[in-house]
Amino acid sequence: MTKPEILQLGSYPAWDEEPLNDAFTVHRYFEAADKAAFLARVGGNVRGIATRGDLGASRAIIEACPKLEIISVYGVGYDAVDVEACRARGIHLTNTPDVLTKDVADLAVAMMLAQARGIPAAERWARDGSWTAKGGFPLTRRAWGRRAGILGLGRIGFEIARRLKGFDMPISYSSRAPKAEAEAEGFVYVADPVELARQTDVLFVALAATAETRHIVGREVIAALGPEGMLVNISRGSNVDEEALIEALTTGKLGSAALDVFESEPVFDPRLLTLSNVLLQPHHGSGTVETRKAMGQLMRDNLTAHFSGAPLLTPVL
Ligand code: 8YV
Repeated sequence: MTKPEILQLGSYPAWDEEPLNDAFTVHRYFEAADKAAFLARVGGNVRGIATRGDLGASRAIIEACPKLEIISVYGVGYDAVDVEACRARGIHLTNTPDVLTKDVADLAVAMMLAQARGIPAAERWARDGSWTAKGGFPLTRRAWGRRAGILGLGRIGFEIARRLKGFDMPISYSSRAPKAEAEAEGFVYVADPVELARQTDVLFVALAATAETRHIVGREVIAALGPEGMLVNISRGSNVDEEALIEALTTGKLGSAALDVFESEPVFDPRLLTLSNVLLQPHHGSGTVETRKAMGQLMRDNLTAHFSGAPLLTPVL
């Protein structure tokens, strides 16, 4: 039986490459020196695209594959995929929800703790001899008991909130509508993100990125969070107005931030490097061996299901 031909837009861990190549005829777009020429040569035969959340699939690539049937994203976020182009052609789209939820929530909470307790700076203090030379590390701020706000109570937001209960943090959230399962946990619904920020000390951004959520954390939300407030973003850089964020962090209008994602990645605004009240992470919320293996498996299983006529496991479209 001939294997379906797929276009691979980016690299995967070694453990994913072999099973992908076993099941499909894989065209490695990301390795082509002349990408346009490569697409012109193989695009006509491509029936599936294997991509990653950070790479998505542009309209140009989709259009270069007239027989395209499915795009399988390694990642829960599919904001980098041209969804309209898929919809117009009836192309299926799948992602990898659920398998990464708890790891992303873990990192969000770890970032809050690291930022509040100054863990990176304190580690340097212990290593570089400051402890001996200067004495104890400067006092930090408590994390437990502070008021948490979750902007976007989807799967990841919900897991963050569940974890924060263990830190005795009162939890409020904003989403399109109140959620019964949140009320059952005692989480308080606050419709307006600015009001949510006003009522909280630590604001977690856990929204899927869309045109509507772009810069939802703007000047007003940041000002409402205030000089003692902390912003934690593990969603997408586009949800936060980074210019407003940098200005507020520089002038002390916002206390601190912990960022796993940026408006431009991996080359982000260098001013962030000069700020001591920012904790920076290289977009690795889902970056554990266990979760990445599960993401790779689900990404392939969706392709396999499609080409064998079985229902998609985690369809978006
Ligand atoms: C990345 C993510 O996709 O799932 C998401 O939406 O942001 C991450 O898991 C991952 O880095 C693979 O590109």
